[in-house]
Amino acid sequence: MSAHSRIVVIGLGYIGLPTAVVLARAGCRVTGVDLDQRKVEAVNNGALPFVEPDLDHVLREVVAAGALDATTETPAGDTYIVAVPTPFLEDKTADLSYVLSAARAIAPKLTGGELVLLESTSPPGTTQRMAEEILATNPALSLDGSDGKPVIHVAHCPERVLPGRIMTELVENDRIIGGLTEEAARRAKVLYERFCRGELLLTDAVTAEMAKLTENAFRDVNIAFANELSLICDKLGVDVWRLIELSNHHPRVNVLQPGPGVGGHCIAVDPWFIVSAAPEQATLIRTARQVNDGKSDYVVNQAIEAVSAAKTPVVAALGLAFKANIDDLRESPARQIVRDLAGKLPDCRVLAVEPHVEKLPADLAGLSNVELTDVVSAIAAADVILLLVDHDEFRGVDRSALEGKRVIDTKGLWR
Ligand code: SAJ
Repeated sequence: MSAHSRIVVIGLGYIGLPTAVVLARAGCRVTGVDLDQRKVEAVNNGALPFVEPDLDHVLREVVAAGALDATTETPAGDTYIVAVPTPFLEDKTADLSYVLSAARAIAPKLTGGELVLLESTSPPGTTQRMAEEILATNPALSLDGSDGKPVIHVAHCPERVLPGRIMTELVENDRIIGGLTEEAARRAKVLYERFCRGELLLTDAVTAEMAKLTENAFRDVNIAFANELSLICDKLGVDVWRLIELSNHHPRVNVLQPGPGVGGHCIAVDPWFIVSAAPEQATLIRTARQVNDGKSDYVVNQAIEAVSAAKTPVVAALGLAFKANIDDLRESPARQIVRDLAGKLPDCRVLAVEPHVEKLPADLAGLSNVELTDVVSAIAAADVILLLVDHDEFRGVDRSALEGKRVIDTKGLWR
């Protein structure tokens, strides 16, 4: 019997479920826990509750083999992996309520010797905070045994996989493991060695928390640079795409691509966790967030200005997803631009086109002047064409259909 024969994964989302599946495939006995009864039933039936390539057949296999099951109640185990959401609140600080409630659910099950891992992207200090919540709920335990109490081992191992490539990146990517103690990090490494072929890099918990946030903040700052250039170029009448193409011929320059803003539940969120941890120091990181969010407002104003001459304006908004060729509309700048535009111009019809969804999300469906349609009819009916996402479906649009219309191409797809 292996040292990690009973693993409990808390949170069966985009990270928890693939991790549970991969561990089960590696020979571990895994139980997944989620508050959502429908998700639990889906997993127990071997059915994938969301879209992710290559995950469905492995899930079916491990459930059929009895290696993975799911429940709504946290069971006893010798290893716990916490992979719950850490969204941000109105004031841009992290909502740790899911992490802390997982800690309170785990605590009564612990008797000493267990490993508790936090995988959720978290502000610095969260792993320590989670451990304190466990110890407050179950004071019989300790983190270092100095008081003679049984020891639990707590570490942070942030996920870094790209949605759409999770099954590959979960196995191939290098991973950072930050222990509250060296022993915790060492034990966590033994677990990840079960399925991870990438390098396993050990450090302390706060450095591991900051490493994950740094990766996404780095990307955000670099995209902000590109977005700021796009504003400068609009003012100067320069083609920003050509400018970037030319500059990137320099051997040490790699400017990223501008767009309608930055979306997704990671890059648009994580930098704020650094800002709230060190508000006075994180001036560049904060400004980058503001530049990227400001780019979406700029696009809304461009569209308002473009329709100002029309009596009964019609705008075709191409794309609602947060990036190309996916169906994920969370934290999407395109969706926000459509919502803001329709809200500010109640007399304007906004024809939204999103080939990856069958119906509008609730916030847009509630607006009487927004409808979901196909790309050809949207372009035919519109005065202004607002390209918001560089989906492959939009690449091949018949250019002659755009003639005589005002085109705002935020991704440089049709240049
Ligand atoms: N974007 C641009 N210009 C670019 C590149 C991206 O405007 O040149 C925009 C995209 O359109 C999108 C946003 O940025 O709106 C984010 O897209 P992305 O593909 O860069 O990243 P995500 O959010 O899908 O995944 C990121 C990844 N992090 C890094 O690349 C540093 C992934 O590895 C992380 O695991 C993931 O965040 C996460 O979960 O944190």
